[in-house]
Amino acid sequence: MNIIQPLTPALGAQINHIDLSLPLSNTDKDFIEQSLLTYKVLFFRKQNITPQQQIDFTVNFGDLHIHPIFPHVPNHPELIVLDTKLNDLRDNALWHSDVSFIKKPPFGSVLLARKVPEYGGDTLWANVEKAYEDLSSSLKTFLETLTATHDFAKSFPTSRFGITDEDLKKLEQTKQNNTPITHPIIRNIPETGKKVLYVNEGFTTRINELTEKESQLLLDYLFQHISKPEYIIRWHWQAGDVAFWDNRTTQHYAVYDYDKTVHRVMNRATILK
Ligand SMILES: O=C(O)CCC(=O)C(=O)O
Ligand SMILES: [Fe+2]
Repeated sequence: MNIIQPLTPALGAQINHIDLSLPLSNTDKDFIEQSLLTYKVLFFRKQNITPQQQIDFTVNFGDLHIHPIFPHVPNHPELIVLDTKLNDLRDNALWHSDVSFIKKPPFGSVLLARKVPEYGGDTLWANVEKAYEDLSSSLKTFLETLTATHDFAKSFPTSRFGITDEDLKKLEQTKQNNTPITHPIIRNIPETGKKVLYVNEGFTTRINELTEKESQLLLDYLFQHISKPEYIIRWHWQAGDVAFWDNRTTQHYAVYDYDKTVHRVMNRATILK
């Protein structure tokens, strides 16, 4: 078996020779970093790792983010739990880049599937470097002049996340700590010298330099463009699969096509770098 298998022409590769439960050698760390720049999302199968092992693997790549809203694994605040019995996972069924509402958005995320449906509940990733490259040079030049607002509240509405008094208090506090923020629409990736389209349906509310209507139309076009099948990989999960994605050069979408009674559990560690 090859140590790395590319999965689509657009992005994604499966890594076969690394056991994430063991300390990572410098060679394997470099290999993962280089592969992530090339393939943007990496998959590792049959990784029956503990929460501590997931954290130990992920900190090799940077400090971990503590999510202000999502529940976490007991005693491990760095590990978000996405559990159909605890969260409304409809909220992840839209294209987004994790936590783009902070000043320096996360570099990447490491997601472990603990419990998955027999079918359904796939996750999609899109290559936003390729999406950028395919735009006309005139539109690229125009987009370079624009910035966009990213707002935490867009994906965490009070109607879903502020139902109990306790949740509402936490949500209001988080909103105060995370007021809307501006990022350039075209983002540079220093390690590769490449550019990416950096607006996402999950958090981007507005193109600042345009009228409301112009902003809405252009954002709609860009959101639609990013989601072209040619830019996408779709992963069907098995329990023990790990996906490690570059959160700058990809966006993802968790397909919500399963019954409400299905139990699906994922744990995510998010890297600030
Ligand atoms: O549940 C999934 O497949 C992905 C959810 C998600 O958006 C994330 O972990 O960042
Ligand atoms: Fe996400």
